[in-house]
Amino acid sequence: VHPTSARRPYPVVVQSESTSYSDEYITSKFTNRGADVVVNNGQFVVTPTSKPYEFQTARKVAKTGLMLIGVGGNNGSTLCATIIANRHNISWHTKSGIQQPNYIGSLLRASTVRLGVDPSTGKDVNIPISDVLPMVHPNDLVLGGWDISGLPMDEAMTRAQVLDWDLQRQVAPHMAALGKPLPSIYYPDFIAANQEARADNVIPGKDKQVHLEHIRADIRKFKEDHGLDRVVVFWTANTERYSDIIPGVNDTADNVLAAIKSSHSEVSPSTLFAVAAILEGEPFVNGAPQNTFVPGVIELAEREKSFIGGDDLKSGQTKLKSVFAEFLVNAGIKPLSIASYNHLGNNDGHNLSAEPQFKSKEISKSSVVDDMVAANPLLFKPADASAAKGSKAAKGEHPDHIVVIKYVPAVGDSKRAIDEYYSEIFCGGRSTINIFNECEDSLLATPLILDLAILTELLTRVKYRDASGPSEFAPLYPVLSLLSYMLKAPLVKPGTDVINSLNRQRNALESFLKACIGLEANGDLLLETRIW
Ligand code: NAI
Ligand code: DG6
Repeated sequence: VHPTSARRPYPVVVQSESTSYSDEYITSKFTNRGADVVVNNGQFVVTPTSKPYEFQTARKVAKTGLMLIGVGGNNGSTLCATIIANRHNISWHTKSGIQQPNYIGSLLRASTVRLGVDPSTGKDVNIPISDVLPMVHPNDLVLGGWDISGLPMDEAMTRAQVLDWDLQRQVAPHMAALGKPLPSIYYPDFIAANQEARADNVIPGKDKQVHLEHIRADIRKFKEDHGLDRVVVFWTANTERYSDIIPGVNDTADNVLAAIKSSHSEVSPSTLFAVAAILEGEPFVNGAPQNTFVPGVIELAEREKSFIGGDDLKSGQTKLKSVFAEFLVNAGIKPLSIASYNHLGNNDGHNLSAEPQFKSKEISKSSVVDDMVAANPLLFKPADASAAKGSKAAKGEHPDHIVVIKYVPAVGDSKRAIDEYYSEIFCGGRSTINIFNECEDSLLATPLILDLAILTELLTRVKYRDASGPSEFAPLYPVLSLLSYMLKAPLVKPGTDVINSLNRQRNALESFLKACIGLEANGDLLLETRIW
């Protein structure tokens, strides 16, 4: 069995007055620095701000279960099979040689953070992000979940057609041991009609309260059966259509709970799963684009102090867009249009070939450049509050942005995406940049699911307190916006800005992890290299 680094001693020790260690906790002092800006007669009046906080991170990594909704799908089966391959160090033959299992594509397991400088050489010291704080190793996750398709997990992996045959052959007995997914909630109205033939493993009846109780009992049983401290519940099932937001139905926590009791038609399966997890005090992450987190669910999470995160895995085309669009705008180049096209042939593509499900994906893929555009009024005219409602001027200037997805069964899981960035450059010039991108969708998505689950577990162990006075340590705010790096349409604390820039998202995460061990956020000033 492959050793897991979760069992290694904690590899970083910070020697500072700001950081202290006990058997139970790492405690750090942190000053949150910012600036208040007031515009006064066209002048920006800036007042630097600073506020002291303390972070306290429980050192004991929870024994964590990952319950996937849609476990029998391409992402679900690929995740289980690749964890098994890593756990048992199974290598396999491909046409180009022997392939070892790994976690490439995982921010936590395959990327590093700059810790500081070795004084003897003056060179940077970089360590794996997963070494900054104690985190679950993916090999240690206990796997389970639900699917409306009752195919046993080994056969689900075969159906997905993602992994090499020689790997499938070797992990098949381990996958078979995972058995059949738990029966799930199926309301045909929420996913494409073309999925109906798959739905042979469904919880009977139409009573949504009974369905909620059923899922809650599943979570409790999984936790008990495996002796778990924590279960992350993760939606990687088919994309649902958007739920209508109806006052009195899903706008408040109490209304959502009442709507479930009365089996209201606008309560989606994903919302029921989210509510079940919240009521069980277990975190819920939405890896698909639909609006699972209707306002009432967010309020419920706040009330129950239960963690939620979402929406929609940012795996390929959109991830690149969240870098490329920012690069253009920050370089002072003005994107006039972004045209994004992709085709794929897996079951996700089949489901998305129906208009209402495509719509959900279109929304999450489209919002990704908004904040970068809004941050540069030199290139894009800001929204004009005095302009006619609904007019272009009232909305503010924005590049034309279209998203097209087509289902082409022959290419299976190997998605092909083309993006055209058409921009205005110096003195009326034009630049056209085309990007073509091809890869197995589920092999991009799986490491993101792992990162989301592992970070979520970590964030449940971090507490903070306002150190400007006497106050108790409290959990973080329930909407885990620190997960944004892996998500296309990040859910954030209501009333706060959504950050889509991948670089800013990574910087926030890295800075937060460093703050938890008493280190300053990333500074690329490197003053010592600029002065005598
Ligand atoms: P998939 O179609 O292979 O798997 C989805 C699974 O969910 C299927 O096995 C299906 O039977 C099951 N399912 C549907 N409704 C269910 C319900 N109510 N309860 C339990 N199971 C249910 O799709 P894939 O490729 O695994 O993607 C999963 C989700 O992740 C999709 O919503 C997709 O849009 C999203 N996503 C995928 C990305 C990728 O790169 N693969 C990236 C971003 C998001
Ligand atoms: C078609 O776009 C299928 C989708 O599920 C995507 O593969 C998925 O949302 C990933 O999107 P992106 O834009 O990050 O590659």
